[in-house]
Amino acid sequence: MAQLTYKNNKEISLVCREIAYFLEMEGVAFKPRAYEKVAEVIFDLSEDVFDIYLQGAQYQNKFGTRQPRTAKRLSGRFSGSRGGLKALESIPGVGVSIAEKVEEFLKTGKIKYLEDLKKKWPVKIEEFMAIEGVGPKTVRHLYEKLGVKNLNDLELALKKNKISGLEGFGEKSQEKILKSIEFHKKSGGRAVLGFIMPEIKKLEEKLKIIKGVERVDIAGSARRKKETIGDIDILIISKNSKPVMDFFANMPEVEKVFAYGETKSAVRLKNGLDADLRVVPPESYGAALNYFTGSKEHNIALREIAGKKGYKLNEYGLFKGSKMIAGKTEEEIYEKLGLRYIEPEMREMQGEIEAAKNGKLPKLIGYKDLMGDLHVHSVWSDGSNSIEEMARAAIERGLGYIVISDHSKHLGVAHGLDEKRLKQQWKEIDAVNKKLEKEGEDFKILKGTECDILKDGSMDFSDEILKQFDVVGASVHSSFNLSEEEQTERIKKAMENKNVDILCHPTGRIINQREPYKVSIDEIIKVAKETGTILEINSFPNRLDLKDEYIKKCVEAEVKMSIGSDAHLFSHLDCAEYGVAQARRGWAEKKDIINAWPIEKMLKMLK
Ligand code: DGT
Ligand code: CA
Ligand code: CA
Ligand code: ZN
Repeated sequence: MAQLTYKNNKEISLVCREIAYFLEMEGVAFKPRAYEKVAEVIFDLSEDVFDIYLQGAQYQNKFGTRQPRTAKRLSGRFSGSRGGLKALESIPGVGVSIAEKVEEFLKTGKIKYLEDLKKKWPVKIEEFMAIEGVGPKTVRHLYEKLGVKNLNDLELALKKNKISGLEGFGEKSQEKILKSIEFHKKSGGRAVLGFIMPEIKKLEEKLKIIKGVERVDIAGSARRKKETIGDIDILIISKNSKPVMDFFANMPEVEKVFAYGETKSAVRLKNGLDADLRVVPPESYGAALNYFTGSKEHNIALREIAGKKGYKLNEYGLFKGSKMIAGKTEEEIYEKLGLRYIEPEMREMQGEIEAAKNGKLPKLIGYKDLMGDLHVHSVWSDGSNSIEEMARAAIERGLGYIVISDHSKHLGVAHGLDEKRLKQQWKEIDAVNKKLEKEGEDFKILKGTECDILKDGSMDFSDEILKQFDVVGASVHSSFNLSEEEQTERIKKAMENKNVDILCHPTGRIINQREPYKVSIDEIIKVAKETGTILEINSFPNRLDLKDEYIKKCVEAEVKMSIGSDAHLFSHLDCAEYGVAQARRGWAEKKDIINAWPIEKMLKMLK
């Protein structure tokens, strides 16, 4: 057989959907639905279409029947047809014409029929597919009447009010389309993990209580705790998948069902995010969890290791010949591959495989390891709770200390403190500390500041004031547009100040909103090392600043970090979880994070 390019089912499904989309634009009868149907079937297929073409595995989508069939196929005793076009035609809905196109796709990586359609209709349908309320017919209409080719064009036309004249576009639908476009532009369709997590957890709880459901896990990038996620991947153990799928597809949160199958469904939620659900039998659960956690690159590496050992690893298990040798848990899969267990946050192909092989994996900081919070605001600047309320909320969460780090006077918008109010605030901190001590709480409120770094690198408070704080944080909140050299110099100067303990949110980015300011992170890390300045991992979900990659650099350079929640409300203290997640993604251990230490040791680490 000729050389083939591997294409996974998702990719094959997508080209079928694209053909369906163009044909529908052209107003062709029946055919679009046929391609659409095939796209759905292939998406839901348990076998790789690639394998079917190559070896002739037959389509079968019965729950729980895959593992033995896969095994048979592997051992060469599979008695089905011998692959090729005929095997493709055994897939429901696939006739000879679609089979030929799939074959062409596997052989050449392209389909001429689709390429011709793309030439004829030079519109970016992949952009439009993601937008609610804009279907193929509309796209054609917009293209022919207004020359709209992509989302940018459409947005411009909407804003210039060009669409109003066209039939079928009410004010409400225009507004909806615009909102949908804005979300996609801002985020590339990706949601900030910490903002969407509460919804994911609710969903998880709902699914857990369905009858027959034994276990629910959130997999994919959400399990790896990536800062943003493209969609939600949910994995369920249940012996009876149908009621689970029915429940899932009919939840009120669902806007649209893309694919509905017995073991695999995909929906668009009303919040704009997509969710994939897979129901898996218990014996394959670890393998499925491992596969759907990713990352894709990590999976590929694992599969290669399996291959070298003469095994085969897929989402159903680890196989030696026809025998499944692991699959129930992730741990046993890693073990059989000769690797230590790798935490999900590390599965990004950043050297974790090598480290797991050599027993050199770090012992990551745990989600319960923080003993204090070094970045907390109160009503004294722009927070919503009093010092006492923040302290009590911290106690409830098991912390032993917090730093009240309200803004300094330069930050007028945040009601920053001047020297006079600062003295009053310290009195209040002393009073609350005394009160808590009397109640027998083993808890300490430390006096801190999030002091502005001014444009020239000097601090918003004099050294005389700064040295009276227990903990001094320094932040850039203005002049974001300096050149890299100027910005780096400015921050260096602040770090060289003997009273500055922590550089807060070192790069200033706001995920999906604001790029980081231009700054040399390597230089910052070098100066942090020289001056003994702590670099913050700000935990607010759309900051996560330092980010994972930079945290790893700090760990390697032995620069210490702190995890701050940046809470402006008592419940924000829980955001520290995302800071820990980010620290874990950067391979940080307890020794790297100063507020994972007892208060005395932490304070000694400061300048
Ligand atoms: P996302 O959704 O863009 O934030 O990122 P992920 O990692 O959640 O990716 P997603 O949802 O496309 O797929 C979930 C996991 O499924 C992914 O992490 C690994 C696995 N996976 C998906 N497609 C492939 C593939 O083509 N090959 C391999 N080896 N694994 C895949
Ligand atoms: Ca995902
Ligand atoms: Ca997914
Ligand atoms: Zn700040």
